[in-house]
Amino acid sequence: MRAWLLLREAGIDFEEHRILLDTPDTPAEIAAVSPAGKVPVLQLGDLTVWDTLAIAETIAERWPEKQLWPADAEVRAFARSISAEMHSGFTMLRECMPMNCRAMGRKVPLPDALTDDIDRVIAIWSECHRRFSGDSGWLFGNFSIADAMFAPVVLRFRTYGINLPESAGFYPHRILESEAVQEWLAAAECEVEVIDADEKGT
Ligand SMILES: N[C@@H](CCC(=O)N[C@@H](CS)C(=O)NCC(=O)O)C(=O)O
Repeated sequence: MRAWLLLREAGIDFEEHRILLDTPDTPAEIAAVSPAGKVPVLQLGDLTVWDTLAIAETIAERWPEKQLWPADAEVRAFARSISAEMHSGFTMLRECMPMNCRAMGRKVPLPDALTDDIDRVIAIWSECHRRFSGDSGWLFGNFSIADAMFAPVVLRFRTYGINLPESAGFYPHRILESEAVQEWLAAAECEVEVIDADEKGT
């Protein structure tokens, strides 16, 4: 979702090639386009870029006029830090609350390590709200790569009914109001495939 959302929200035209996950053909289909054997993959002419953050950096570099990172160097460093933190961490959140945006009202157990991840997300959104968001609702005043990184977390909190304090509650509204996110959710509603491992909660 992250690379897709970044391109769509930035208004950059692209052709989407959907690869179904968790099928017998998945590894070969991904291997045909990605040396890392994972999606997402961006193909820019002859150039192949893989891994979400590398794709995001490449898009930001190719389309500087889209201002996909904050202009101020210190704010940009903060935005990069929380984006990298999201990219490399939050293992409990990933494991216990899999991305399943068609599902709603799911309840999962909340062990301490998962609550720690949720609290850290809340702390990040609250700090952005206090320091950078202004009235925009985006983490840094305009849509940025950081928003693409955190949008799937909003969808996970929505699926598993995670309540947020007022300081962080602004953010799901902004993400869910995005036309691009609405398009993503509408497309998900049309899908029929189910990944058993991602069907968590009751
Ligand atoms: N760090 C990578 C993680 C990529 C990743 O885990 N992709 C999963 C889908 S979300 C994948 O390709 N799964 C297919 C497979 O492992 O067969 C990124 O964000 O680009």
